[in-house]
Amino acid sequence: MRTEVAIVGAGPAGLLLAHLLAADGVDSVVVETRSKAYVAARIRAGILEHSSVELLRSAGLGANIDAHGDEHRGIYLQWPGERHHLDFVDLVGRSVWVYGQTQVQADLHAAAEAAGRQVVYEAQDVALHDLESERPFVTFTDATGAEQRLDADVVVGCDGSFGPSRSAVPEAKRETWERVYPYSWLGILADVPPSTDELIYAWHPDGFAMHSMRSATVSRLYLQVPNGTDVADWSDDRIWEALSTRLGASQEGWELRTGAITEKSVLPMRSFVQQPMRYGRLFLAGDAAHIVPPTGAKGLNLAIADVALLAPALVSLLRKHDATLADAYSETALRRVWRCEHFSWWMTSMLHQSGDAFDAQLQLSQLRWVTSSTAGAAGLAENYAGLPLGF
Ligand code: RFL
Ligand code: PHB
Repeated sequence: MRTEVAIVGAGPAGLLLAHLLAADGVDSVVVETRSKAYVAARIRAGILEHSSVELLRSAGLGANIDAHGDEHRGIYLQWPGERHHLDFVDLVGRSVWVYGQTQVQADLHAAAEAAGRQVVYEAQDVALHDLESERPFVTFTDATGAEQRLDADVVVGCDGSFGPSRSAVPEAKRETWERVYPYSWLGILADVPPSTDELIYAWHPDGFAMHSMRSATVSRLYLQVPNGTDVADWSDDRIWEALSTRLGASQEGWELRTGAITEKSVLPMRSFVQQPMRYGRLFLAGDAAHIVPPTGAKGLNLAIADVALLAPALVSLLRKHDATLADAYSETALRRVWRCEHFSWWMTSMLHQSGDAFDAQLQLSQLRWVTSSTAGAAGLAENYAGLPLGF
């Protein structure tokens, strides 16, 4: 097989890149190791930044966001006895949207199918070759067991945190940074209308809790739990009780509605960056290059921002033989990556129980400041609602 851009991974980064390239007439083939059904069912992010929504709209992918998404002006931050609303629109003039990653993924699938774009699912032993040459290629075994070779002008690694692209960069040519947090999230999806109009991020002595949502009838909630927690130890009753306590049930008459839990999982929290995001004819985008803990709602948005930058760079490289944008890609993308790394670490550190009683007092002081000072609140709002693309 031959194409212009070989894309490894059919997550949001890979499928959106294929979509943006096609809009400028650049061909690509996406190679994905999982099945189509598996990729479609993965439950992950829930919040789109202002600039992600603008980009998806300008790419012709906004219709379902406008029809089914829910625009939020801000979030609630709380600790026992106090709940404060931060209004991002008042503070920085930008909102966010509740629109699940599964929905983004479904929109991208539908667009790929409508356009007849090639996505190869269930590819095994995916390997990247000759990345320093002008003729890189990707090999894999397809679902029928046949060996395949995909030749391309450029390879883009959109294969998330466990794919082969990141480590295809020789060790001597890459630098990495990592922070593993001493806690995880237990996440649930429940068939129950949200008990709040906008997301609640709660500091609590028992551990962090968050109330998010997917629709008027589906809630998404999270609890801080120790690393290594087994979901089997958390019955539905235990989960609802902990959520109610940490989210402040009975505080000023507020109660948490409970309902049938349809999904339960434990996710570890990690920060990670690999740079540069380019090696020869290999470019990295999304989780393949960087991971953030979910507290800042940045992972999906960063993946979108990366490909928004990469698509025009590849079009210029392949159509006009102008490498200026491609050469600048890594450095430009990393400015936003590190901003989001810092914000995600900061939100995580401010809200989770870790450390001693002194740390807890520092967290509470920080929370009081961001909820009472306009300058403090605007800093959080600017980062959460997202800096403009190109920052
Ligand atoms: P993905 O979505 O992981 O897609 C990578 C794809 O590559 C495939 N792959 C391979 N393909 C071919 N060959 C191989 N050898 C391969 N190995 C892997 C994988 O099967 C997969 O299909 O990465 P991408 O596209 O970079 O997108 C990144 C986002 O998925 C991720 O950052 C977010 O989900 C993070 N995240 C959140 N981000 C937000 O912006 N807002 C949120 O509210 C938010 N909440 C979350 C999250 C992530 C979570 N989890 C489970 C990690 C909440 C959760 C619970
Ligand atoms: C979610 O809805 O899954 C979600 C929302 C905000 C976050 C993390 C996850 O910070």
